[in-house]
Amino acid sequence: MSDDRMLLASLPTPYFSEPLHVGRPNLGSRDRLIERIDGALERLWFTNDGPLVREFEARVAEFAEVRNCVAVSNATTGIQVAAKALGIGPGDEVIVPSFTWVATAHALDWIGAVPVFCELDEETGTADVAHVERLIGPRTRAILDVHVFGRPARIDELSKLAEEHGLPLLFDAAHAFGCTYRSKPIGGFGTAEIFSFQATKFVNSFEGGAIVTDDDELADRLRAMRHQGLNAAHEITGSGTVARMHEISAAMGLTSLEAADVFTEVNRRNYRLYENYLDGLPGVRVRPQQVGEQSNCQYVVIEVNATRAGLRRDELQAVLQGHNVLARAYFSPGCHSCEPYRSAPARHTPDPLPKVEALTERVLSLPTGMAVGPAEVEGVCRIIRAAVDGSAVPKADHSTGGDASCSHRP
Ligand code: T4K
Repeated sequence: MSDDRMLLASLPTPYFSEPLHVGRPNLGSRDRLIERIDGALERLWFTNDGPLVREFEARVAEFAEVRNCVAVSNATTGIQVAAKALGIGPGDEVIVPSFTWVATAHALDWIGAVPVFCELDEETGTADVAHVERLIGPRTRAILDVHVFGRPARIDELSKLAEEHGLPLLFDAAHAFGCTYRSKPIGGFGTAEIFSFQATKFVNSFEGGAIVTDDDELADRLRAMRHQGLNAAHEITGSGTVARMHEISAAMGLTSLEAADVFTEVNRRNYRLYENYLDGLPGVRVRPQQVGEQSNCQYVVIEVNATRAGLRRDELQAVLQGHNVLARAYFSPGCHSCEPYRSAPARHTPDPLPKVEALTERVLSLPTGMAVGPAEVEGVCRIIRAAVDGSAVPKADHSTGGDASCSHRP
């Protein structure tokens, strides 16, 4: 047996007695949450623009420095409502990255629109702007990019392109609440941005999302459309769906938001520990945050270069799983390789996407968040190092200070 396999064999099996998750929800003050839920029960106001939803919207708008926040039941529906409010419907093409969670594409497909997949920019993992430009055609009605893992898209270039072609520009900001671009919070870019507050997200409302925009008229339409087409005066202004956030979700959202700084500090510490412990390991790199910007650090994603590491991402994932570490291959496969898009390449994937293919083979998200402490990060890295080259984890600084690029804005 080789030395590295011996080291792996010498780890206790499983290393962790309980599963270690990537998406364990962050919980703020339980007392505040219960107090808020109790208030809603007292008021007997459970949904339809209740006071907690309004307060949550105000806090999110303030946090993201945007004029309007329209809370919704989840980001997937948020993308649909935003697209519909911009007049996007059956047969309309929307250019989207393939390297994203499939919800981005499905949200469009579900309203009859046609996601057309673009190549990724290797540095950011977001849309390759030159390819987006090549894909713009007579049926293109919008561009929808994603701030993948909280790294901002190429916002300036995309905004210029969208303006030149008279196209609305949406951002799926499901990962990017609390992140910045050119020191400005994500939320105020493009025509509108959509946050997710699903349970696994940095700030959560059990299930939930929000569409944020500086366009007041669009915000009015969004509010009506999420509420069966009814406006503030209870007049039916047009077609709509039910995409409302309810009071219990808002109670959690507010409580979670109050603790966002703490969550960020913990994510930042974990991110730095992973970087330290995996430093110099051949064929494994932690995907970097955007230098000079602030990030919520809610995803710690490694890339596994099979040739250099001596094992494939899937093999490493299986080793981790054997030790109760439930690492996730976000995002693999790319959307263009998922149904229903895979079966209609001419419609959805006019060009080959070799960079997406390559990255989706390499990425692996590791556990972080409030449920993950320094000992857990060290343990995960011991398993990874043992699996790759049998080396021990280096000593690391357990402090929460340091790297400004991964910090929460003041
Ligand atoms: N756009 C992008 C770019 C997205 O990443 C997402 C969602 C969306 C749009 C859509 O947002 P929403 O419409 O949901 O608001 C998870 C999340 O469920 C999903 O929301 C997220 N992206 C995606 C990246 O990750 P799964 O299927 O991997 O989740 P699941 O349920 O398997 O949970 C992941 C881990 O978290 C598991 O190990 C269990 C743990 N977990 C999960 C939940 C829900 C818990 O410990 N407690 C929990 O309550 O998709």
